[in-house]
Amino acid sequence: MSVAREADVTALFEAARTGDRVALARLLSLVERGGPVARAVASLAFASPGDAYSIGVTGAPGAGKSTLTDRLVAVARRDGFGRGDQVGVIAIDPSSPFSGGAILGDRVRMGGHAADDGVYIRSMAARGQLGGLSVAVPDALRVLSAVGLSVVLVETVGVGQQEVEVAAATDTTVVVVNPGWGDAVQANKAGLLEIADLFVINKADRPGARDTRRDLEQMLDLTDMTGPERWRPAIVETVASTGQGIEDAWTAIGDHRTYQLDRGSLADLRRRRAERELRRILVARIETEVDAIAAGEGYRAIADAVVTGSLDPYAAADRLLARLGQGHPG
Ligand SMILES: Nc1nc2c(ncn2[C@@H]2O[C@H](COP(=O)(O)OP(=O)(O)OP(=O)(O)O)[C@@H](O)[C@H]2O)c(=O)[nH]1
Ligand SMILES: [Mg+2]
Repeated sequence: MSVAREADVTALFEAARTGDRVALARLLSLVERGGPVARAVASLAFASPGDAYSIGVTGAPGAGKSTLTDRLVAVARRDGFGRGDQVGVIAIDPSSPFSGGAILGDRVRMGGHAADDGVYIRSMAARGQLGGLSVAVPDALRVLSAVGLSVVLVETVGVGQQEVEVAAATDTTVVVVNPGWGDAVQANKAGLLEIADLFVINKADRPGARDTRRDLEQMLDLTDMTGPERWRPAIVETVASTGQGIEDAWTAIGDHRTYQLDRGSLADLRRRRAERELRRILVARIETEVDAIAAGEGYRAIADAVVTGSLDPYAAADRLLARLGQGHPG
């Protein structure tokens, strides 16, 4: 990266810290795009970490995540852990790299805050740069924290491994389910039970909320509670479309936060997360190197030797791995 670009990034940070939302948007676009400039942004954000508390909101498509998030933003703005906080929202669209539709949809649903300077809403595409979401979202979170936001909500649809991972990479993870037969079971199958710090049964205006609560309680009873964090997730019922139960949901989030702060487990969680992040970055980089090796000289001959049976794949891999680190990608 040129010196000029580095100066640009520093200037963007300074502007974003004074509340310049256009500068903040540019920083996040750079993060999303990946590459050397994204790394410069990430490293500046890392140098001044800020103090944002992050909340993941995940669940099946249409569960009411955006509506709930919108309501939580309003409470966070008013009560934000007692600080009258600036609040950020990152909404992840798992389907499209350009996410035009989703952005519009979420803008409409979260439109109530359009005039509020203390709220920053941003959509991010799920696909794109190397390492994808699981690399881009932590960087984006750090940027929002570094420029002074103190609560950041991350909405992801809990459909794939990566989305679930991203939701779990927050300080408190809220899993949204709906009333009705089997919804809790589906959430369990998607791996959402494991990551939940709080269950919200949204659309509690519909029949079946009590059954869903019972299902969740039963599944929690079967969960091993002997891990390092023996927090039993609370279950809260909401009607996000009217605002009913939102205060309870916010209180439950605050309870989980307090629990972690009191036990020092928030620091542990963040340390473990940092280490996982390092691993993900390592894996992503090595994958790039492997791609380069596969595109490079001599690969074809070795691969053909495996195909024709004159070389076993382990020996072939040994030979190819010897080339690791010889190029210098990304
Ligand atoms: N009856 C009822 N409808 C609700 C409630 N909360 C949200 N909805 C409606 O459910 C639909 C989906 O809400 P969203 O907030 O967009 O759900 P989402 O989980 O963000 O959806 P995706 O991001 O597309 O996965 C909308 O039509 C909402 O108005 C609720 O508590 N009760
Ligand atoms: Mg949504």
